Amino acid sequence: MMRFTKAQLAAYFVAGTQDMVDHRNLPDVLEKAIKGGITAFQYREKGPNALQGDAKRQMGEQLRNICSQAGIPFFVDDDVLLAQQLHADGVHVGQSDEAIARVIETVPDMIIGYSCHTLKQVTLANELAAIDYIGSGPIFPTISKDDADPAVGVAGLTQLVVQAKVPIVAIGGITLANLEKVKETGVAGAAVISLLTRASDIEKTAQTLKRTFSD
Ligand code: TZP
Ligand code: MG
Repeated sequence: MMRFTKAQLAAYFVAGTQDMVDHRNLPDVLEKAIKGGITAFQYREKGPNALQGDAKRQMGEQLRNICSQAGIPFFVDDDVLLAQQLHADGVHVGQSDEAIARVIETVPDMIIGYSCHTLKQVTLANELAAIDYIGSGPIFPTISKDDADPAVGVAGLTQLVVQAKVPIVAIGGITLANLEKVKETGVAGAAVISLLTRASDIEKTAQTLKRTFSD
């Protein structure tokens, strides 16, 4: 297991097999993103086309091993049991996922990320000492989450960053065109799905992402 550092949030790649386009495969996309310098990976298998059961676990194992070899933290979204089975470095939990207090109790040694998109949610999260980072979004409209909340925008994100005790990673609709604006809010990094899964040059795009948040 790995210790949490804020630098791990700089270029945070989130994906599941449902995000693959053009016959790409997730292990290969992850390898390319790692070559470009991503600082964390979250396995987020979600939605109608998501893998289930053994297939999900086997895919998770492969991705977990790739992250171990690369020395970057491997997170599982939402599925604490899978995170335990895969010896993940961390879990990411949403407001409507398994109650955060229960997750903290179940995996006290893991890095814990928590989604908060309102000031009230951040204020409540500030009371939970076990939370390592907050994921906030969507910052902009996104094509990658069907049940996404309304976009919080850069002004909204800046307020959340000021309020939060822990580092925030921004998510949702982040592109090369708005990356600088996201950085100006004071977040520790950007979490992206389609920016990398749909990039024509995954490695180069990951490099840009990393460079933006590494100084
Ligand atoms: N949570 C809020 S927005 C989002 C998630 C998982 C999807 C982000 O995907 P993209 O393609 O980077 O907008
Ligand atoms: Mg979730």
